[in-house]
Amino acid sequence: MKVIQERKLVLWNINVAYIAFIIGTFCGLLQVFIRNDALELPKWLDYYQILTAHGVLLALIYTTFFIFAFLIAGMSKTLGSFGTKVHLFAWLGFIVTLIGTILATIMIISGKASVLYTFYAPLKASGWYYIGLALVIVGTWLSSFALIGHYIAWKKRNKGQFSPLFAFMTISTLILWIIACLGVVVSVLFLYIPWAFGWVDTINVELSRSLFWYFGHPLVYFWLLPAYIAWYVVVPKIIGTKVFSDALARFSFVLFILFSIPVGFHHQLTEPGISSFWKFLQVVLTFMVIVPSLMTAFSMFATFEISGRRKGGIGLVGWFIKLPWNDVRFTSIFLAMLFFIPGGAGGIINASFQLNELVHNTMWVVGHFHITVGTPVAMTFMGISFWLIPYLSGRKFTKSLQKLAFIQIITWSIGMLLMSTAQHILGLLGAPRRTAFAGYNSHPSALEWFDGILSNHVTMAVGGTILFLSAMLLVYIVANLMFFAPKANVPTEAEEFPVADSDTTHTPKFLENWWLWIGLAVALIGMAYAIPLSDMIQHSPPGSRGFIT
Ligand code: HAS
Ligand code: CU
Repeated sequence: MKVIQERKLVLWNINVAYIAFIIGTFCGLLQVFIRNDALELPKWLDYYQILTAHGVLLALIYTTFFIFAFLIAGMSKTLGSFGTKVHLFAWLGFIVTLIGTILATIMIISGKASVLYTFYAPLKASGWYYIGLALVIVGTWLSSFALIGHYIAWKKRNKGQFSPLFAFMTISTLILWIIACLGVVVSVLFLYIPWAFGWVDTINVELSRSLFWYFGHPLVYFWLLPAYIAWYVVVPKIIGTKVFSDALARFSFVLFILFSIPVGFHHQLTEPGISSFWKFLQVVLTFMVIVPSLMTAFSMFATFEISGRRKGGIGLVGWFIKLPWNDVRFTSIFLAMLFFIPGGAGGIINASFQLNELVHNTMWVVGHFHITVGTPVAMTFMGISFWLIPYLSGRKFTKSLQKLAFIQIITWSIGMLLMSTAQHILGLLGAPRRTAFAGYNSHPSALEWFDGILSNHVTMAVGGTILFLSAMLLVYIVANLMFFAPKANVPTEAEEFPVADSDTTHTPKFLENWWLWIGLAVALIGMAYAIPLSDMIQHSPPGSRGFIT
């Protein structure tokens, strides 16, 4: 095995990711029991504090560190080792992100930032919390610049050549991320920090929320795209075939750059202060951003069928049986994809203007994000961990660990199925999200609503408990792969970094014309946001003072 020079940096990223994962999943366990009225918290701890820790540590911190681990390892694998400057920048990025994370986590744990991961004004946290968040963003930018620098250097050495698919996708993801962060940077620097430190008395609530969602929606694709990289680039190799269509894969990522950002209003459809024309326009653009996911689904089915038929599968389903089901690196990601079918369908429901009235602010939305980021993304990251960590640590993914890995992904699936189904149904029946109070069982008129087998807070708690056990099993596997499993003298497939061949002979050159895509993205963003945001700045009602829970 070629030990990559960036090994230490990647392992550090993974370690931080899994520490966040441990604390975050524990907070999740507490939550389902509070919602179920089965648990009363000690005085110094409250529901919103735990909910904030759960959201921030899992959705923001686990994902971000894991994503950079994967991208750094993949860029080094496909473009070669980092130069000194790039390497230094990437370390700096990691350290700044880490400092921001620690600061924000301390503020949450000490009860000074119970504002949830969306930090909606007028809920107010300590100014240091916002500074922590700002540092996290700055850190990720430094890491992004490092990777972009590495890419530019490769391009200079390989004039006129297509970059490898992994690198192309990484750069798309980072462009999306950098443009998206502008919204949250502006709101944290110019709205939240002056307000939280008391330099100004009030905050423009609608503007702060809109800037958050300008960032918040593309944020979900910042989580999703690295998972898609694994689906497009890693999975075909594992199942013994090549990328189905290089041009399709690249084009789908380009579409994400264009349509991920000008759609944030689909989180604000019930809010006053934005006229329905702009909401409608952004809903239409939201339907555009569904297209690259449908292309991805198509591409995955094709990849599976080609591989299965090559292995001798015949007839309508014969190829399906031939897929390598006993390889947990594949099965984990397959299950992840399966969850994204209802996950994506739920997203389409959310985005459908009128239907949003029914589901907004209910447990339905909580169900939705647990079968998008909580499984398709998270389980893909688990599937990646199973080979990425051995690849870096030089340890064996032993047969017994592989068995445990199967138990882990299956329990995760069962737990998630129970919990998220309960959440979806409870939401349709009107159970609100973001609230500790869920004592509907005690209200006579609501009795039959929340007493179904699935439409029940108990089912949700059972699912949540299975998930927590599965999470601990994962931590056990990760710790073994990292520190304790026997060293692999001759690494097998299970310890390699799988990268599939991708044929670029039919890929049009303009796909790698980044300035074209950045220009179009900026134009679309201008169209969707310029007028409504300037309205919010000029005609907003008086700002709001802060509230602290
Ligand atoms: Fe969402 C709310 C709309 C995707 C995450 N979303 C959220 C929130 C989160 C989140 C965290 O329009 C809550 C935010 C908060 O705290 O308030 N979402 C969408 C739409 C999509 C979508 C249209 N969401 C995601 C992804 C997420 C994510 C991805 C995380 C990673 N979402 C919304 C809306 C809201 C929302 C509204 C606001 C709700 C409200 O009122 O508050 C689309 O991108 C979905 C497109 C996806 C598909 C699925 C394609 C399927 C694939 C799998 C193929 C399977 C295979 C397996 C190949 C069309 C690619 C083979 C299978 C065999 C059987 C052989
Ligand atoms: Cu969204």
